[in-house]
Amino acid sequence: MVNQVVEIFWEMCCSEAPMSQQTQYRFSFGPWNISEGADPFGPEVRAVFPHEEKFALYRPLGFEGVQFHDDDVVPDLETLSPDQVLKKTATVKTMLGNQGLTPEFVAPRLWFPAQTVDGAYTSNSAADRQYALDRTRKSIDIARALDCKAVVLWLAREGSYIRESKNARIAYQRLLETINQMLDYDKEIEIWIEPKPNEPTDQAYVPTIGHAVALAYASNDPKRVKGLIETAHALLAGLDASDEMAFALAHDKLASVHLNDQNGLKYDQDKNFGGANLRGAFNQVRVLEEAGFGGKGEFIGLDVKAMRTQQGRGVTAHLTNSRSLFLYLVEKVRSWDRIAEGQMIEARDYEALEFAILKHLMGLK
Ligand code: GLO
Ligand code: MG
Repeated sequence: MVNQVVEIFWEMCCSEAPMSQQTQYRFSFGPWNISEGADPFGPEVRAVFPHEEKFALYRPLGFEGVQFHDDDVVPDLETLSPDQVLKKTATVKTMLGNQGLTPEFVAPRLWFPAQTVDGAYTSNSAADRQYALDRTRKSIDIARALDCKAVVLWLAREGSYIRESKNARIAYQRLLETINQMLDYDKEIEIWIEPKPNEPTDQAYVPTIGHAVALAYASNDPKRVKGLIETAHALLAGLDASDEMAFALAHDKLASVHLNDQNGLKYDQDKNFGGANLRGAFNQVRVLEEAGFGGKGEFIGLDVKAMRTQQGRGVTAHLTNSRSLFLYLVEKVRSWDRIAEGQMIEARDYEALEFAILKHLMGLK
């Protein structure tokens, strides 16, 4: 009887998962992840490391996807003509080709310009909202010129410091309107929303993947609106990152991830993947692996920051260590005893299940 139930459980939960096809994971990060170490309370701890030198590091480090802000591709893009923007983009495209790199996405950097101090698409100023839309269209042009299929919206400053300063209902309508304008501007580009509940604003609109997925379904072309989930952002919202990923996967709306870690509810830490909660990291890998994420070319993105104490030039250990940890955890997921798991679930013996997971993670029998 127990075996029969285990078999049924296996059929239901695991047989569809492409465990045997063994996804070959591809990894990505953005040039901002090799940083100077700036924070608001002290000097930069590492020397500037030019983008061109960063791109040369990707392949040797085991990464083939590059995530861009629009001005990572075209610095000073505000001062350039559309032709100059396209010319510069073409040189970056050639460089990527030469290095064997794929551009994963381009994100409009809508948090440094003066016009976006109080929000971009949700600013109270019509002129500033127009600036944000124009800049977003430029980002789409850059993405298309790179042969890149997606634009990421990290809605950094869309929110409020005091509730009374904005009309939140109108703000959500404006966000939807912007998404529709983007879908209309380019008939192929995908929009990947990266939710975050706070920082730099106090209360952000679109704090979770649930909000992002709702916007996707409400948009004029739901298939082209998806999400990018960052571990730390889910944790800052008080949610479990693997459940957030599972929610998006259940709606076929997980386009990419920003794996990292976060030690409790404080500023956005971007710690190494698994550095604060190894079991949480295991569960994220388990959810991704069981859903076959990566099988359609999706990247495993790492949004990790080197520790402030780390010296050197071109510090990259945080990236390679996070990548290695992901791959070790893939092995842990693949070697996890599913039959025993099924039996413990069938017997509702979750005490045994938890202890078995902990021993498995520690390499104990
Ligand atoms: C900050 C975000 C940021 C974005 C990046 C891409 O909290 O995680 O790093 O991921 O700008 O849009
Ligand atoms: Mg991120």
